[in-house]
Amino acid sequence: MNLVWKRRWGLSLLIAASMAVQAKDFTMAEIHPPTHPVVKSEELFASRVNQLTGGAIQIQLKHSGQLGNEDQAWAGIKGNKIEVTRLSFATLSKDVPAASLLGLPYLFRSRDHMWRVMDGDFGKRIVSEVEKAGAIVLGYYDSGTRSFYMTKKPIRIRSDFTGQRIRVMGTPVFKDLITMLGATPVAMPFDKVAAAMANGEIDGAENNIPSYVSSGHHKVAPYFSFDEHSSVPEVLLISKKAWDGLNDDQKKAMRTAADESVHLMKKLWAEAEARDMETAKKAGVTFIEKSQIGISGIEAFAIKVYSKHVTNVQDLDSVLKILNSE
Ligand code: GTR
Repeated sequence: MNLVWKRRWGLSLLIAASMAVQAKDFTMAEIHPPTHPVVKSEELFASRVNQLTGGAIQIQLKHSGQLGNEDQAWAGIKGNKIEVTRLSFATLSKDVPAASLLGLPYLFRSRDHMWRVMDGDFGKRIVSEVEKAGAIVLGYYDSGTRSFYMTKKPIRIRSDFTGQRIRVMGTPVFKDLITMLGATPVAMPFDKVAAAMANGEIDGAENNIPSYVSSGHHKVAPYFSFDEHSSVPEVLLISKKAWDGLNDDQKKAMRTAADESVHLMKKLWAEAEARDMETAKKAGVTFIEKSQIGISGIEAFAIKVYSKHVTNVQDLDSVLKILNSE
C-alpha cells in the first residue's frame, strides 16, 4: 500500500470509529400492541429519526408492555434507564401538576378545543413542568375521548354508577371522579383490566375506542356508553439526559420526526376509531349514544372534583382560561 492509500485507509477507519462512538441506541417503551394506532406512529418516529440522523440514532421500540407499565416507563425515563416513551398525561400527574388538570372531567368542549389549548399557553406550562420533572416534550398524540364501559349493564344515568366497581388509572382526579359519581374506584395498571373484568373483580372501566378494542376489553365489557367524560392527550417524551447529549442537528431531526409521527397519528386515530367501532359492534357490543345518556345529571356530580383538585391560584387561572377559551 502506498502512502496516499495508507492515509485514506487510516482516515476512513477514523471516520468509521467516530461514527461508531457517536451512534446512540435509544430504547422506547410503549404499553400498547401493534394493533393500536400509536404503535404505527411510533414506528414512523423511530425510522425517521434513524433516517434523518444518518443512522446516528437508533430507537428500539419495545411495544406491548415489554418493559412494564406506564409508571415503570416514567420511572425508567427519570432514572435514565430508557430514553424515549409515550405516556398518558395521567401517568405524569404526580410530578407534573398541570398534567393532573388534564384529567378533569368535561374540561374540553371538543377535540379542536383541546388541541388549541395544548398548542397555547397551557401547553407551554406543561412543557416547562415536564422539563423540570426530567424530560423533554416532543409532541402530543391524539387519544380521543374516554367513556365508561361495563360488563353487565350500561351506564345511562348517574344512579347506574351506584354499587359499581370501576377501574381507573392511579391518579387522584380519576379516583375522585368515580367516587363523586357514586361508584367505587379500583386503580390498577391497564394490562390487568381485562382479567379483572372477566373474573368479576371489577364491573367496568373507562377508555377510548381504540384502547377498548386493542386490549380486548370489548369482549368482556359489552356495554359502552359514549359519555365522553374526559379527553386526556398523550405525550411523546425523551429523557432530559438523552436530549442534552444530542447535537443541534440531531435535536432538529427528533423534532421533525416527532411532528411527522403526531401528524400520522391524527389520521390513524380517526381511522382506528371507525374501524374499532365496527369490530366491537360485530362482537356484539351495545353502544349507548350520548343523546341516550343523562349527561347533565352525570356532569353535575362529576364536576364536584374541580373544587377538590383546583386548589391554587395558578391552577384556577389555567382552568378558567381553558374553560373560557374558544
Ligand atoms: C390508554 C392510554 C394509555 C393508558 C391507558 C389506561 O387509552 O393510551 O396511555 O392511559 O389508556 O387506561 O391506563
